[in-house]
Amino acid sequence: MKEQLTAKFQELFGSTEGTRLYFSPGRVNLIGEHTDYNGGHVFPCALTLGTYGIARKRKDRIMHFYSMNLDSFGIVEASLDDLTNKEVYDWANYPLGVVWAFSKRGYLPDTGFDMVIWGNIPNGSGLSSSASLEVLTGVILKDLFEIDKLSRTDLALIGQYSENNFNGCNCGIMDQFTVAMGKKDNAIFLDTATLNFEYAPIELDDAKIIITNSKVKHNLVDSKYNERRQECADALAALQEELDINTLGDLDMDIFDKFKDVIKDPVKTKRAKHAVAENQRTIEAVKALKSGDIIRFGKLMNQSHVSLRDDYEVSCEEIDLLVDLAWSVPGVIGSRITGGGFGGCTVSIVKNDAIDTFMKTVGNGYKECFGYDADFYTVEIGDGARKLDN
Ligand code: GAF
Repeated sequence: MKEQLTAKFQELFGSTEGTRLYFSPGRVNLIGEHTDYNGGHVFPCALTLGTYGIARKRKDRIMHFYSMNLDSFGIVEASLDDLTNKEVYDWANYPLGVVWAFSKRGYLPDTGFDMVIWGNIPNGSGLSSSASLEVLTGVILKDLFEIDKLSRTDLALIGQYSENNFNGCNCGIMDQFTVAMGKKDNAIFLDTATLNFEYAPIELDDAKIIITNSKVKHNLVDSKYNERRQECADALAALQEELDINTLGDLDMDIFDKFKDVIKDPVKTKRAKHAVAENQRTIEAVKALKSGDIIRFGKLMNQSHVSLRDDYEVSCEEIDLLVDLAWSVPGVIGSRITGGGFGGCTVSIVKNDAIDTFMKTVGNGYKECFGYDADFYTVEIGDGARKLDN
């Protein structure tokens, strides 16, 4: 990809002298969904799919953004003197939002820059194409403008801040953190209340992790994502009348069951129940994995799906069918919706000798019902965002 990016940069900006290359992954979450803005645990990993970028500083205050995935937009031009979200910028509001977030931290770049990107994360699939682009931009700015003080965690927080405050999705920290901190062949067990984390090796000798893309595009800004977040905040506020807690992640199911009636609203009670139960499941799942009990891990993935479908209500009929079909295949250890929901992908752990049957059963059943193909990706867990050798 480096060659194509470099050739495009040359074509657009006349030379490639002084350019640098970068890569930032997407992510898949194995378990721990909608827990990250509830002070709970998550267990995602970075992918080898991601976003590539080539960039170079300019001498003036202009920024140029170009996406090789969206050639029809042409070059998007913005100025360091007007860091505002504009509809015409479209996708470029993501990198621009990161420049804005850098400026809020006191790191407004002293010159503009040219940046060309290309990515292979299917768009709107729940595999964090936006976090990938945000952290990519952060890595580029840190490197081009030699902002050594910013750590990888800072880049994740800056990405989240820009998404929350510049692009209107009130997301948690999971995606940007995973993209910034990913480690080859490891998932990240992250406590989102403290940002303490540990890497957990994913060593599945006789199984693979497979992502299935429903191709139902989700857009978290327009979806009910922010509404779910508010429902959890309301439930927490009600519980705080009785309990000395900071987040729903501070609760276990026994305490939740004892106090849940103070929430009053049955819908908000269901949302909070999911957040509490999912956090407990995630902790248990990582324990199971560490002790080599992948079967238990898979069962917890399945329970996670049921909870996201029935209590959190972020699934849809396409995703439910993918999961139901997966569950019907012997050799599927676990399968669930992954990411924000309202479309997107499922993640399944499938025994090697069942992969063919899995793809046929899920693929054919899905096409029969909805008239188009689902896509399958075998997960390779990769490293976090970084500069590449030119
Ligand atoms: C999206 C958000 F960006 C994450 O912060 C997280 O809440 C996830 O949905 C659900 O677990 O990817």
